[in-house]
Amino acid sequence: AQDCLVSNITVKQEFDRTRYQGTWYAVAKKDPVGLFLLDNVVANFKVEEDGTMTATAIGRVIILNNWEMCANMFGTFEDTEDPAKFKLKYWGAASYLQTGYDDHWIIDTDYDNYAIHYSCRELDENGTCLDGYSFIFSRYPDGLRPEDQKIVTEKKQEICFLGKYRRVAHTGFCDAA
Ligand code: AZE
Repeated sequence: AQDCLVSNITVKQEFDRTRYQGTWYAVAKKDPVGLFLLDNVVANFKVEEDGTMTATAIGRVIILNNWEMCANMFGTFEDTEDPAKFKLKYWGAASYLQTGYDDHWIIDTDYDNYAIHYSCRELDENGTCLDGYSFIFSRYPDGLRPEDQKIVTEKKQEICFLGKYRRVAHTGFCDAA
């Protein structure tokens, strides 16, 4: 939506959670206010026997007094009337990690290469997003294919986060976990 109204943002049509399963590497992210996953972010999506989508995620974080660690996170996705819009309930393997309940929208994906995720945590009075975050995911840890980059740039603009992303490094920091 060029007007940046969250209510006008379009999401993936007929989102297929079965095809979305498996490993996704974060290649770029737009941060929210506060603590967040820093880098080495890898998510793994699954459809449970009852049809519920769940995910695990790992990423480097710095908590408390500059304590650097890999956060092991879990999430369950609550369905809404739109198949690409979920409520993500998430928590950490350890109690000192973050818990939360965020919107989780799949803006676009081709299931085999790229995915664009969006979450607005706080709406501004004018209907735009005051605080939110977004991940660009790839099926490959080394990044997006050139042919997907154009689509991703267009979508970043549509969700009004263009220019606010940072590359997510994969250094192997969380690989042993
Ligand atoms: C997400 C998708 C896969 C499941 C989960 C995700 C989000 C995780 C966080 C974690 C934050 C942790 C912090 C710890 C100190 C969107 C990657 C759970 C937002 C800040």
